[in-house]
Amino acid sequence: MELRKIKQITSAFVLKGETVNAMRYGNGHIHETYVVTTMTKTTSKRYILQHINNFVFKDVEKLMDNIVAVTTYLLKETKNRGGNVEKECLRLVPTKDGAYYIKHEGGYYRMFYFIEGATTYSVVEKPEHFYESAVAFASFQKSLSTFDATTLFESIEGFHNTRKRYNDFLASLELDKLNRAKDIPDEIAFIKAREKYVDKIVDMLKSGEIPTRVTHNDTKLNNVMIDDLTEKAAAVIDLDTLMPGSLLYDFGDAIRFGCNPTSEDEKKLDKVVFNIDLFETYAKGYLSVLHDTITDIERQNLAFSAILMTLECGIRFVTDYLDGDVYFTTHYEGQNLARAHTQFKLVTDMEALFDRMNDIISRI
Ligand code: ADP
Ligand code: GN1
Ligand code: MG
Repeated sequence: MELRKIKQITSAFVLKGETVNAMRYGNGHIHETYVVTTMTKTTSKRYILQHINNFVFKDVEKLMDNIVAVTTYLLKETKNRGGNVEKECLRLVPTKDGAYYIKHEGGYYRMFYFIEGATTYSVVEKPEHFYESAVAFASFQKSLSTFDATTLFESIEGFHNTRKRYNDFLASLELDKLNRAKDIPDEIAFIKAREKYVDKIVDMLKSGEIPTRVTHNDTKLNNVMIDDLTEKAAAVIDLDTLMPGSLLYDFGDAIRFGCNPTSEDEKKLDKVVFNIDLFETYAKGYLSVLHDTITDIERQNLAFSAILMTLECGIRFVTDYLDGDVYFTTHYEGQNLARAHTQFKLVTDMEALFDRMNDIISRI
């Protein structure tokens, strides 16, 4: 987006100073994110501007109602315990009309105060960061245990319903819009051979065997900001998929991303080796917070959830490849397929390590 257009957009928000600069920012796969710098005579300040992806989030108004409700709730909670709201809270910038997003030339835009002095990592550089991210997501889950789930809109229907994801894959395969299915027989076979996994968590939620909780649902490491000084987690961000779900989704998705020592689209698959030590690190951090609230059945399924969430993500990448790369941001042809390959390699590794993963959980 041109700076001229960005200035038109940011002028609708209550900012300190004039917008002087804006650059694409971060590694998110969904929104178009910019860091915006403003200047007054004496200081400069940074903000996050997002062009909200309304192909992914079909009802932006209701999505933003969720974000307003949740960020307000978490702000109050942080204040009550004497926390630092500027560092620990994702906060929306109001518009001059008192709203929290604008519509401009058909697109939806929102702004956040920039959380300074903290970093998001796309790969685990230090195990301590991963441990701290586990503590942060688990504490986040705990904070939301008193949030009224019935007020939340389901921003993406069936987001972690792996049966639905599997069926969507079959539908895209059947349609085969771009005639790409012929090139990926191994990937198709890999998914089909694992249909047996896809109902497990959905069924346990349905039967009430495991509780429905308010969960983040997108717990990858780059959705938590790590304080540059203390190296503790500062804030949990990317709250768009906060919905009723299972804590197994949050645990499994974090493992999927963080226990891969390489990038999500690494081509040299021999480098993509599931890091079981980091699995243990994360589980320790997560259970240090939730040990008294997690149920036995949830605990017994932590290791399985990591396999399932990784498989699910791989299925989603293949589905998007078949659909013509319309959902996830891609930077080159075949990126979704490369991402799927890393996920499937991790699934294969975890299947081989499954007993050891379960032993680790039992020991903790
Ligand atoms: P996406 O849904 O596309 O992943 P995110 O909301 O996660 O979008 O934002 C993308 C990236 O922008 C994050 O990974 C993070 O690096 C950065 N970011 C988002 N919000 C903030 C914020 N308030 N302060 C600083 N950086 C942020
Ligand atoms: C997307 O938004 P981002 O980049 O944090 C996706 C997640 C996937 C992830 C894969 C709303 O996360 O579900 O697990 O990519 N978010 C949405 O990296 O679909
Ligand atoms: Mg993100």
